[in-house]
Amino acid sequence: MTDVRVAVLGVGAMGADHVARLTERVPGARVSVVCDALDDTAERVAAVTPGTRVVADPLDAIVADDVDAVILATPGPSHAEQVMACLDAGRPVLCEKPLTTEPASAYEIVRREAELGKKLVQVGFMRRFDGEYIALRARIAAGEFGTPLMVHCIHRNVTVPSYFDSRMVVADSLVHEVDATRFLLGEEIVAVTVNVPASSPDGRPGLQDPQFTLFETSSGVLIDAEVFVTSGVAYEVRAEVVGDRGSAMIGYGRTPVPLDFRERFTQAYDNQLWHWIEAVRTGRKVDGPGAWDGYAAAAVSAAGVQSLATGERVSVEIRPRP
Ligand code: ISE
Repeated sequence: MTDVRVAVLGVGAMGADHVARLTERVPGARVSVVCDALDDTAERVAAVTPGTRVVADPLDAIVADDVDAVILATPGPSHAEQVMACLDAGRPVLCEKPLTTEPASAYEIVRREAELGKKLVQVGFMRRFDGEYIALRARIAAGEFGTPLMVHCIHRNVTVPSYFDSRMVVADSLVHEVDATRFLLGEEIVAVTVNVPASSPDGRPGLQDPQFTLFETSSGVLIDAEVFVTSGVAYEVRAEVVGDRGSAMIGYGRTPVPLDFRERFTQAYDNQLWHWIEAVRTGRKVDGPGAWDGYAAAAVSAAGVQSLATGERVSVEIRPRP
């Protein structure tokens, strides 16, 4: 079987990481095309990646003859068009979160993929490939804690780029807690209330941080999620599940203390890519988090953004699964 030729679109921080990982650590794949809104960035990455060429237009890259699969690490607002182009071209796509920035276009992707009858979309919810999350999910499913009643989530970053605003705390950071709890519990989130404590004294204008959110699931599990993206201390991602017969925590006591998500989730990112490339290479079903998970997360994020603006509890609108 030949190597999977991958186009990586958006090779700033996260995309460059995917290029390096594919080149150095993932067997059975190579980067054939890179693309970035900034020409210099694309040229710089191509210069250190053997066998790679630069294509200026992402839509040209998706349909190029030397591309079998696509990784999207472009800004969220361009995902809807680019994922659709991948579906139209029949290219498997690993799309960094968010799948799209609002639920309507995410649902269109779900619908189009269902129409094609083949799973082509995987969303970059890498925590599903992290050993601690996988083990906790298995323990919950085995009934070790009885019926799950509550989940406590913590998500702290040292800092975030200057363009990060209050909405992004929900759509880019909290969204991981949305997917992680859906993964752990296997049920949908039906309502969201975003509460805002006093802002940190060093707070930036336009960035309401921290945020403290309450999710309710379809069976009545309550989940609190603290997201504090400018904590200034460390990258701390933790969870505790509490059931009627026990509880368990993950993410504590990691040494060295990770300072950023690429450090904390290195193994998960590796596993995610190995697994995806293997599925594409062998023609096996792509079975990581898919378009439906991206849609459900977008629906919860939209409710969260609305709750952030109004302070009210907002019900999540989920359309029927095609
Ligand atoms: C970032 O975009 C990520 O995806 C990280 O995993 C997350 O921890 C961080 O808060 C986001 O800004």
